[in-house]
Amino acid sequence: MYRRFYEGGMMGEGICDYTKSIIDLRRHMWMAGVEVELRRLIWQIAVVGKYISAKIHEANRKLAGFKNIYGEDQLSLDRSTDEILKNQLQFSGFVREYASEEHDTIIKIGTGSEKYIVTADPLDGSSLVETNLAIGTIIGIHKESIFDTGKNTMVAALYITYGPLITMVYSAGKGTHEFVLNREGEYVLAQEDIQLKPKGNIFSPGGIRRDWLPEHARFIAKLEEEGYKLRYSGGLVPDINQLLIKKGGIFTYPALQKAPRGKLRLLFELQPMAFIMEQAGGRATDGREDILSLKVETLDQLAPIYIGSIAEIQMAEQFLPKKK
Ligand code: FDP
Repeated sequence: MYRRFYEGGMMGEGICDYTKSIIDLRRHMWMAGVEVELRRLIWQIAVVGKYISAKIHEANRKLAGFKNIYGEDQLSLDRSTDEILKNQLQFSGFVREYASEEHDTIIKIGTGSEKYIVTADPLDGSSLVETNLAIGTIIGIHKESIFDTGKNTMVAALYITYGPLITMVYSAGKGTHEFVLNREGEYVLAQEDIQLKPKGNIFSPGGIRRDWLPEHARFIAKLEEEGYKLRYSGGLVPDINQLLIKKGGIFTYPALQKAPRGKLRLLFELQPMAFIMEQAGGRATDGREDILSLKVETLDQLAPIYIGSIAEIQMAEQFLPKKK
């Protein structure tokens, strides 16, 4: 939708290099009519992604035998990426509260009069770092108190994937869009207004089969019977990103025998992913209720999740017990 504006020659006239045809993140958000403070905040977080990526590289050098030259104790990668994010947001001028997976309480930053509250999983899938698989940062942006439903409080969400490429997917409630960090350090538009197909052909099932509840096991057996391909990396960000880029399928981390609320965190992981997925024409449910209709009561609240294209979510709902 926005690309046409540029291709029509209305912008970049007279510029004869390739920058004429690229749309960077800031331009895109401006063209999409994202409110000015929100788009500055999203852009600042995307920039933090570059620092986090640098930190990951530094940690990998350590794994490869490099030592901190001063012999200091190094913070864990989760902690140091959290510090980077918190410090940057502190001076953004747009954030009054910061809630991160790395802290037990909400941290007040700024003066208190700023518009937004940010939730963060600064480095999701950090246990995968040493394997060199993709990992990510997950962000939710809220206007009101986070202790409510996502539907009532969220205005935007984004995630950054640190893989062979660094990509960023955001939604500010006007579609879901993918950007790639180019060699010049700009996030350039890769896919605009991503829309899932009604039905996909991949499935990513979390948890161990012996811990699944019988109804969930029957649902997964049905997917296998129908020829769905197994695609599970163990990192939420690349696994969700895969559904979006392949335009369909399902990711699930279900209720388990000994963990009826599953493993994943509602505030830090599930709400942002649900926001992005719904904007891409998909759905996210805990099996009974939409993820964005669940009220957040505590920062560490967990919920089961079924997220992806419409047909697979409906199929899951047929197997799972209805809400009483
Ligand atoms: P991790 O434990 O590596 O941090 O949020 C936690 C998470 O990874 C998600 O990224 C991932 O989807 C899930 O846990 C994987 O859990 P399993 O190891 O149980 O498959």
